[in-house]
Amino acid sequence: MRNKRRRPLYKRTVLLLAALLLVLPPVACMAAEGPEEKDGLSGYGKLSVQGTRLCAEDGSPIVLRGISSHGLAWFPEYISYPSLKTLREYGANVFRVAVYPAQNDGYLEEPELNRKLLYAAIENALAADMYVIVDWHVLQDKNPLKHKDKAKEFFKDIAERYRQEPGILYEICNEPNGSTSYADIKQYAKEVIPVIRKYAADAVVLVGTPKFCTTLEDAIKDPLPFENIMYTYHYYSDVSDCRYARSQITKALDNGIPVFASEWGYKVESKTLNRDTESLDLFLDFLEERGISWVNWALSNKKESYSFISSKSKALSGWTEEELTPSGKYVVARLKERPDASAASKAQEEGYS
Ligand code: IDC
Repeated sequence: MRNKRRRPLYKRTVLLLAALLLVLPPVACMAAEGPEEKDGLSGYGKLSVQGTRLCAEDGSPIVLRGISSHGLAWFPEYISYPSLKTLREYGANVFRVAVYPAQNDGYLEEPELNRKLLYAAIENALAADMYVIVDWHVLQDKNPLKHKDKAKEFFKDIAERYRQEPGILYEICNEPNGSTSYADIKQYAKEVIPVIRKYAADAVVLVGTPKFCTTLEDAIKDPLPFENIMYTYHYYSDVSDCRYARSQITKALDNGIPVFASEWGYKVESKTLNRDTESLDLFLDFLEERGISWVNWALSNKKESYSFISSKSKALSGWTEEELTPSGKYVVARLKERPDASAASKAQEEGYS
């Protein structure tokens, strides 16, 4: 028998601590991020729509807040894991991926490129513990019926691939416009939603509304016959009317129509900046009071007011305050506030609007 010599106590303690550090998760690091950790995909789990509220897997009402990509194929450099992790650290728990079908380098022209970029964006957002909105970004094509068959092909592919993934929401048409009627949107939704639901049986689906997502009247009168759907409303500080927006949304909620603000934008090059900013403040406060989820437009450094990152910055993650635009700073401040979703549901129960 070999003669075992015991190591001195201090050496045994050091070795034990070293071994523990190797096997234990980095507790200190996770704790440093605080209780907000819970508001990500891993904390909320599978979502559903109950009444007018988006709810976590345990049935509690929640709010998603985040940022949209710019055109996916135009600014793919911002869909990396470090970029999206930075958004998560600012407090975002959702990332919207805008896939333009009909514009340059869009899905119709470059299906493979868009598909691959989309998969990458989805994987990176999920890895950063965020929900992902897959957005079929109708805009210049005006009427979603125009490329309905391509939309069905697109959504089938994503829903089939991610059928088990609780982190994905499907936005079937950004901003129907021009002469697109609610009947057109309804016809489109009735064809596209079943394609998604065949695979992702009860995934949350967001449906665009007429006139660039500013009209909820038709949905109030004639809601779509599907569970787990929400209707989108868009707000831009330079062109939207806050009072009108609030009254549209209030009316929708009062009639049991769930709303998701899947785009809002802040334009600072405006002659009426003070008034626009005040209205935007009011609008966002209103969304928080009513527990409505929101997404800001957009994550890029394009030289335009709505951009999150300054055009002077070439950084792809970890942006400092100076590297953000005024819009970017405003978004981060809003994300950091993170009002408690349960406070909003309480206000709603009490009939506050
Ligand atoms: C804008 C982009 C701009 C791009 C244009 C392409 O910011 O760089 O050239 O699209 O069509 C929306 C749309 C969104 C727009 C945005 C700002 O959903 O695609 O992005 N906007 O104009 N609705 C209202 C404003």
